[in-house]
Amino acid sequence: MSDKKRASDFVDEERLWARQMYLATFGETSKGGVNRQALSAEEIEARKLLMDWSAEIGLTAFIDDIGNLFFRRDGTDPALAPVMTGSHIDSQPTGGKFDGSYGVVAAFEAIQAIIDAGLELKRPVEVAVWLNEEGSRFAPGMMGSEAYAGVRSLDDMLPVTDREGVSVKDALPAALAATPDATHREFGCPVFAFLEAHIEQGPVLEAEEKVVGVVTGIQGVRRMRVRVTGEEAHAGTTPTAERKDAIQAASKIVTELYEQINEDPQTKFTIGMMNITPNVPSVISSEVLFSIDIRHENSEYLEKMAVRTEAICAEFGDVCKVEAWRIAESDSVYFDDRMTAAVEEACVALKTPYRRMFSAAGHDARQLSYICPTAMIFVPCEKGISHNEAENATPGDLRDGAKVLADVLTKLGNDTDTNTKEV
Ligand code: HGY
Ligand code: MN
Ligand code: MN
Repeated sequence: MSDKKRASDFVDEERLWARQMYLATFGETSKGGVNRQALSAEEIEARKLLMDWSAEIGLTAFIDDIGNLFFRRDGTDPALAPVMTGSHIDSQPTGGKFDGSYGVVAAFEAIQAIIDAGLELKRPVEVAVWLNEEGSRFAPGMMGSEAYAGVRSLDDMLPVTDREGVSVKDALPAALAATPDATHREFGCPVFAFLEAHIEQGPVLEAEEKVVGVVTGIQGVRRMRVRVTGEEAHAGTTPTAERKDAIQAASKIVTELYEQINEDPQTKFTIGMMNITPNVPSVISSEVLFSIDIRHENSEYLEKMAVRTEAICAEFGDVCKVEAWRIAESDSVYFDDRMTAAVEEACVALKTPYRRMFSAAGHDARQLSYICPTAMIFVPCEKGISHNEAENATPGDLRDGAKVLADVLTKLGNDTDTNTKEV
């Protein structure tokens, strides 16, 4: 082995795991998960913790207008665009300790290992913490990375409200004010390449006893809302023939959707949210509002399923009015071959068992792939469980993912090839 120090040799499993477990206390739930939704008090406290970690390691903090945080270690050539790595710290309401947060903790660990190895890189390296990836409170998610990549405007995001009617515009100032030592910077600062470490959120790596997934892309998604409008009336007196029962109509639509849209087992069709009005036993429902989340790797087929969804909503409303609209749509993306090759090479050099794989879950890396060469590093999670408080991972797997990350960041940090897509 060359006597050249590798950053991966300085990745510290205990330090990484300790940070991971401490971050998990911010919004921790009684069932061992986290509820740390975007712009919540818990997330704002966690943002301050990241500022402490950044100061400990000697990084410089930046923040943009949507509240994305960036923690930078300068390179020897300030003219070069940074290599970025990171993920999100917001969670689902019944989320797990690792979804998103691992990518942020691994990013800090990888940069600290590069520093501990005494490696000076030509490029700056930055930890990126993207705001509101999950979209559980303010939908649709991916707000931070989409604002950064210019996919969606801040003006479109600010009016979005949560279930209590609080808007992003209302909630954002507290988050922006919580990290006064972070220097403001504009959206879309140049980035040379982006890497995101994340738990797989599926069962493949564990089943195949692989430690790292070299992620080659992310499947497409269509996110929709459907509103079924009926008429409130007395449950005991209203003649059946005169009823406009929103639950009855919505039930027909939902049954039809689950039958027709799931024709191809590769399709992932989910109705995760359903609000009923007035939602009381003795009143015929006047409104059912529900979410639709459809995913598939084949973008043409995915679009066909979205169109068919809209047709089913129009056809099965019966006497109720039905409106169906899209709130987010992305086709499948495929990561840059040079980036996936760099991840693969690092796995080989470290003798880390790996496999190439496609991501069924959405990630901020999708948006970054629109503006720079991008790849992801998956590590296993227990039984593939995620978006669930039982989500779990092992210190060793998190360490091995961070080792691969540290060595790929080192390689990219010294890559002065400037004819890649730079923002
Ligand atoms: O929905 C997703 O795939 C991501 O975990 N928010
Ligand atoms: Mn995630
Ligand atoms: Mn998630």
